[in-house]
Amino acid sequence: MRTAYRTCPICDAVCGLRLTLDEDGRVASVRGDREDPFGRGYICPKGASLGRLDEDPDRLRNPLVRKDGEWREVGWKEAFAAVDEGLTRVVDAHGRRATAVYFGNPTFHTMAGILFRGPLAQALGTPNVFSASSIDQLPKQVACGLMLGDAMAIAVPDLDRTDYLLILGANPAESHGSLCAAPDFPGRLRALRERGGRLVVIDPRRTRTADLADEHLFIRPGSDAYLLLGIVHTLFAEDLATVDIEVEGLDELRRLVADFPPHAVAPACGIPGDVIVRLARELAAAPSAAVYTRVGTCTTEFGTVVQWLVDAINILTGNFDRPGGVMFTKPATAEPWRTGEPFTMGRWRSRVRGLPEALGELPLAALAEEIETPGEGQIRALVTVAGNPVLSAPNGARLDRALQGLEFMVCVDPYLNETTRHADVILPPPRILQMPHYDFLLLTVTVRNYARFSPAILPLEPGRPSEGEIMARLVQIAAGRGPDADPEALSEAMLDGMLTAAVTTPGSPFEGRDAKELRAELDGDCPEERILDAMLRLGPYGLSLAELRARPHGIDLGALRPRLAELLCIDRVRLAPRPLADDVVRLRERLDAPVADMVLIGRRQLRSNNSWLHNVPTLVGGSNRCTLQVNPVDVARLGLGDLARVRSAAGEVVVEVEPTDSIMPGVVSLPHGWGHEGTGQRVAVEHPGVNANALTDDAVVETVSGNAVFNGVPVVVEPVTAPGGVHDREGERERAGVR
Ligand SMILES: Nc1nc2c(c(=O)[nH]1)N[C@H]1C(S)=C(S)[C@@H](COP(=O)(O)OP(=O)(O)OC[C@H]3O[C@@H](n4cnc5c(=O)[nH]c(N)nc54)[C@H](O)[C@@H]3O)O[C@H]1N2
Ligand SMILES: Nc1nc2c(c(=O)[nH]1)N[C@H]1C(S)=C(S)[C@@H](COP(=O)(O)OP(=O)(O)OC[C@H]3O[C@@H](n4cnc5c(=O)[nH]c(N)nc54)[C@H](O)[C@@H]3O)O[C@H]1N2
Ligand code: SF4
Ligand SMILES: [Mo]
Repeated sequence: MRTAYRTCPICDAVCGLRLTLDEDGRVASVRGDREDPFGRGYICPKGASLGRLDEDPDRLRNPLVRKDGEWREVGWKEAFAAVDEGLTRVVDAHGRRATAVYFGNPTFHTMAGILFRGPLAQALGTPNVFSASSIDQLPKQVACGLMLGDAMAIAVPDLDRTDYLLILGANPAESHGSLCAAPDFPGRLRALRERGGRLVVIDPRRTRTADLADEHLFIRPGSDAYLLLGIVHTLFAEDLATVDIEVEGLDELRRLVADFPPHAVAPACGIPGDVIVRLARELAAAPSAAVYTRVGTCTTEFGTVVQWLVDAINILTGNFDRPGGVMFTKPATAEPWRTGEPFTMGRWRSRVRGLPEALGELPLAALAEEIETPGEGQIRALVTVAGNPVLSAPNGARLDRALQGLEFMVCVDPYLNETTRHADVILPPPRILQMPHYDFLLLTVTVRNYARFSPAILPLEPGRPSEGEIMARLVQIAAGRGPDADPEALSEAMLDGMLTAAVTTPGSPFEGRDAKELRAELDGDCPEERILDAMLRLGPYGLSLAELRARPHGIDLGALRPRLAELLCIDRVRLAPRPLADDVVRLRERLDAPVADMVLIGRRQLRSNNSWLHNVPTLVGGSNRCTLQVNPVDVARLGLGDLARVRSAAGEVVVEVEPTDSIMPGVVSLPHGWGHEGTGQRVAVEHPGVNANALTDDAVVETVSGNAVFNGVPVVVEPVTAPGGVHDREGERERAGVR
């Protein structure tokens, strides 16, 4: 038996784990690493199943190539040759604009994904770059871009010091947090109350997070902007605003909210006017306070406005960039993405619908139509990395059909799943324990400054490429240099670019040094590790890979400190940026508009992580099932039995009903990541559930950013009557995944 330490790579909480392995490299146990100064031994059921996930017999060991509908396992050389042939064929016939790439969520959790994402998009030379950002946090980044000039300047709630936390549209007791990395989020929320602080949760469901709170309020899905406008209105009306940073647009903001007094917005959001006033007063009066919101509001029609108003409230209550309020993490690595160039968006638009580019990407809601619509620039080849958009994108069912029309598709993914089954070639990354791990991105949103590196625990089999090598080879192929071009030449060029810039940058720790000499000093067993070493050395704490290796439990770099001045790349914080102010006009027009009888929202489940953990027997079944939560009042009103048919503008599903008064009347909730079929995941297909994104609509997007809308989707919910009697009913049950 041996012990190994590593950061859990599954969700955003960056928990430190302690693994024991037997002599065959099998994981015997996974515990929380008590010596981790940040995680302090916390672990959830997913982390505890890391061994089973890593050893999943359905994980692909070798590349797969599909010919005439048949899958064949091939060697790596043949697989890369097939990718080169397929991509080159499309580029030669239709040009680079006919290619597209989609980066899924785990791209942002692996070292290789983060480092080679930009080079791959660039090498493809296409405007058609998509990622999970535009089905997730894009509105937050656009709001930060418009307010601060930097779409990566994301303030996190100072969880361990705040006196008052208002959470809307997030359920960190089950999701463990997002754009706010904190192991044991539930414990930190309990600690907040134990030290006399107050926790308020606003959610159409009484969630586990709500159960930890002093107060929970139901809100009508998609109406948070109204609530927040009411709060801002009160802060101005009662003279409670205390802005202590340099801002512009204060008067314009005051003017914008004038039409939204609490009593006027109350009917739209379902929260009484006097409660809105009280929330504003409490936020202003608390010694320190933070408002935090995530997926629940990002994925609504006015998601960017909500993100903006949340930070506007943090600013107006004097809680921005201040202990106990919301603050900016100072990561251990250099931040090469901080170019100082103020954020702009809409530098290009999607061909069919004209949706705007943001952060170098187009909204994923446009992918299906870009594949389906003929004409110059039609997408005919797709590369996906660590994504399952058939289950995660709005109107995934349409995308499922669209993918069948591609001329070539290659996926970097460990599974044959609902998306990768449409590929011509699947390139599986190594096992989790064969990869080194450093959270380049998540460590920029931790609630304490912190760094932790995990070396690979198990070696790669001879001839087996790392995920970095797979990505680098794809870059070389995409750039037209062929399948045999040296993958390391790419990482060397990346290092050279970084070091050459550093030696000439005034104030850089490498200023005036020799780039070649520095390169020779870099440490690391693979290119990703060498790049990490360079970024650590260039970082603000002067750390190195060797130091991180020597401290496998991670390094606490202290509580967050104010750093807004460092990050701001415009003169002053903008309180009323243009496109957002325009949206307020639209919100006013809609204030009294009729609302749908029933709307759909999503939810996350403790033992799922989006679509890809359902093949681990310990994580699926029992309480982890795909059910439609319906308030008992609606169950009775609609005459629902154990199954319901849910219809939307995009499609319909038949699903098991879970009556619960934890969801507000008029709202139903369905988790995403289900709807398993036709895959190589033998456990998952035994627990299929239904695809929530067969109901969400790609035609409706968030107004400013083009982000997907998953919450507040109008639906019709009906009892399933069995026209053909018992037999048909059994068929419906089976299709609904009810056993
Ligand atoms: N266990 C588990 N953990 C995960 C994941 C997972 O799938 N499972 N996924 C990971 C990922 S990719 C992410 S991005 C994070 C997300 O982490 P969170 O943002 O915490 O996501 P959710 O748990 O979906 O919480 C969203 C909440 O918003 C509520 N909601 C829906 N519509 C509205 C609305 O209009 N207004 C308001 N105020 N609330 C609304 C929902 O009821 C839900 O409780 O979680 C990560 N962690
Ligand atoms: N209705 C609805 N839809 C949603 C959401 C919602 O709340 N409601 N949430 C959205 C959010 S926040 C997100 S982030 C997206 C997620 O959207 P996606 O990223 O498209 O979906 P995932 O299910 O996370 O798929 C991850 C894929 O990565 C693969 N994978 C796992 N580890 C690795 C690895 O190390 N390397 C590689 N190459 N591949 C790996 C898995 O096998 C899986 O195929 O879903 C979105 N979709
Ligand atoms: S909370 Fe997230 S990071 Fe922590 S053990 Fe669970 S899955 Fe892993
Ligand atoms: Mo996400």
